[in-house]
Amino acid sequence: MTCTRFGYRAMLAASVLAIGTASSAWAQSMNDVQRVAKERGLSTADLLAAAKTFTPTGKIDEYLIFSSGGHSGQVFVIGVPSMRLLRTIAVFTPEPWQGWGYGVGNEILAEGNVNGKENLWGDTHHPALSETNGDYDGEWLFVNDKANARIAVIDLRDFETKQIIKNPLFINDHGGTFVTPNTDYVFETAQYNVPWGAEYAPIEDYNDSYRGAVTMWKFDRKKGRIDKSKSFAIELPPYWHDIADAGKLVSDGYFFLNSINTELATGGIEDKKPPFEAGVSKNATDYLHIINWKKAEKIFQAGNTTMIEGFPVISLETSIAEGLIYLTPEPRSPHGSDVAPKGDFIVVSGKLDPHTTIYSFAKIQKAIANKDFSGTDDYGLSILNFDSVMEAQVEVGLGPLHTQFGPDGYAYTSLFLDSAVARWTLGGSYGKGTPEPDWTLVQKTPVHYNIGHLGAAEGDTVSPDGKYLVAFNKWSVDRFFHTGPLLPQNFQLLDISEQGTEMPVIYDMPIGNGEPHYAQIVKADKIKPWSVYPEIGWDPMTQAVDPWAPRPGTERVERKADGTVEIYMTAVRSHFNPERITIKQGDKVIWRITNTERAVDATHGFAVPQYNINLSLEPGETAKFEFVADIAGTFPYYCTEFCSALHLEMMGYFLVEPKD
Ligand code: CUK
Ligand code: CUA
Repeated sequence: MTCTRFGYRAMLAASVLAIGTASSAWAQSMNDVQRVAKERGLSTADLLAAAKTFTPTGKIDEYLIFSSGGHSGQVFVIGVPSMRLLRTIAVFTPEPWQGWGYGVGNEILAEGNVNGKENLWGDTHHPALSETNGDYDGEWLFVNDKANARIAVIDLRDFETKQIIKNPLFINDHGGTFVTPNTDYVFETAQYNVPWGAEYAPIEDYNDSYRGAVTMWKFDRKKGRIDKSKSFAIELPPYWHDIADAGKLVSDGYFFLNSINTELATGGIEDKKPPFEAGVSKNATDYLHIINWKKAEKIFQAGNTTMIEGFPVISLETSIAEGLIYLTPEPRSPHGSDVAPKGDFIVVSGKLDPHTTIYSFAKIQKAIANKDFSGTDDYGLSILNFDSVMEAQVEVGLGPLHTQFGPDGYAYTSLFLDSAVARWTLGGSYGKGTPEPDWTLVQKTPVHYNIGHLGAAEGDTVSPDGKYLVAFNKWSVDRFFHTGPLLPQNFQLLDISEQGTEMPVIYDMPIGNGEPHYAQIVKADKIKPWSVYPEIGWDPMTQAVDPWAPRPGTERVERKADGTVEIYMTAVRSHFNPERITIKQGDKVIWRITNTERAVDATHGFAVPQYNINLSLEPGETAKFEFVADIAGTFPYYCTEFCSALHLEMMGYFLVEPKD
């Protein structure tokens, strides 16, 4: 990179020398660059940032960000380094462009009903790409809904949500989704605890009735679904459980979950009690939970569980007896628990402590073996002696949150209060990768503003790529045009390709449709999506050909003896077939449409007014939707995609004759 920069400066110098001579086309073009830069007030650093990020038409980005969408309930897919939004994946919230929840996807959204009640939004926080041997394999994506304790499964062959599963035990989650190194399990922990099943119990009964838990959702990769029948939960004390990470390589089989509110604060500002923000932050330390999930799996398989809300739970007593869970103190309002690439260290940051604290997995194992405890908590869990398991502490700055890793022994921590990204060096076996000494803060780059998570390219896997880091900033303040009082968030791209002291910000990307939290950055060539569905008549819900799919020559309207009307329709540029459908008010309609196109991007939409129907039919896709034609009238249906020159003509009439 250094060479590139000198090369660029040399180019600029050459162009300066060339002014007035116009001796070559190259010199002329560099003059143009200088003229435009001057007109637009761009510095050399700006030009360099532009050169690093500008992605000419037709060129594909090297990396993809899979970002949570916060309370938009969606997932965003963004290219790096161009920082172009490529796609929103509709998850918990209906989205008409993808036809999600307007005739198609409704059954999956309904799987996410909360105690029988429709909940058509979500608060996505932590997406997790599926992994093989601790590395992203590009096949599946999981994401949690913090608001209602739900998990979604997205198939990366078509970037569509295939499953939403509601946690039966709790109604709020935060520590999720995280996957084990081979995606055997996706885990999810409750944050704001409730009595089992979110049943009623007065807040005064918090200690006795409110429960914490982590759910280990078994993922069936072949079926592409979470298998509830092979999933289980582990009861935890009713602390507020926060972020977690799965162990890998040497620590495979464990996960590391931090917590806040070991004070068991229950708020009550209205009664002059300490508000949550004070009550939850009173203790100098909370607890890192060290959980042996492979052992838990054996206990579950042996049937040593209690059924709660119809779901198997390993009780706290069993966990204590079996040595499943150990605690160790973690300093001041911990947030972020990140396992280093070799699985040997766990990095935790306390929001109110300027240090990151690094725990050694080897020391943790030794302390467990030696019963090196400093006591037990009120629930009987053993607390490993902090000094025995702590490897190092690095003073990084104010408000440290989350940590990611580079390939060379650097770690990167987001600093919420400082609004900065800190680069620091790992020690131990990483020690020779960087020019700086072990466990040292190297540099801080200011970001704008209030960074939450950060993501480095493959920075939470066993083989981080370095190169790019994105600061997922919560505020944008003065970075963009003010779109009224509600401003976008700001993703800032940092170039981390050079060792040492420089990590320049090279791009700002406004996020104007949600407030992302975590995101993962994956090498784009690991994702192998279909460009069109494999065959005509493909049902994306089963990822197989639907034998009922309408095909060219089979289009028809069938009236069944029970009064049901079945419509078999095809869509191809630029017509639907049939184009006129007349039925009777009150008829039950089962409507199937196949897009018979094989050309890339030849998507057809299908909208019916009044009936709240809008589909997106991608090439080869077949869809089925049902409704009762309870409103008489004349309804022109049409294709919502501008699919051809005669796209306005791609329509038909749906006529519902009044009953009498
Ligand atoms: S949390 Cu939002 S910045 Cu939900 Cu992962 Cu830390
Ligand atoms: Cu098909 Cu417009």
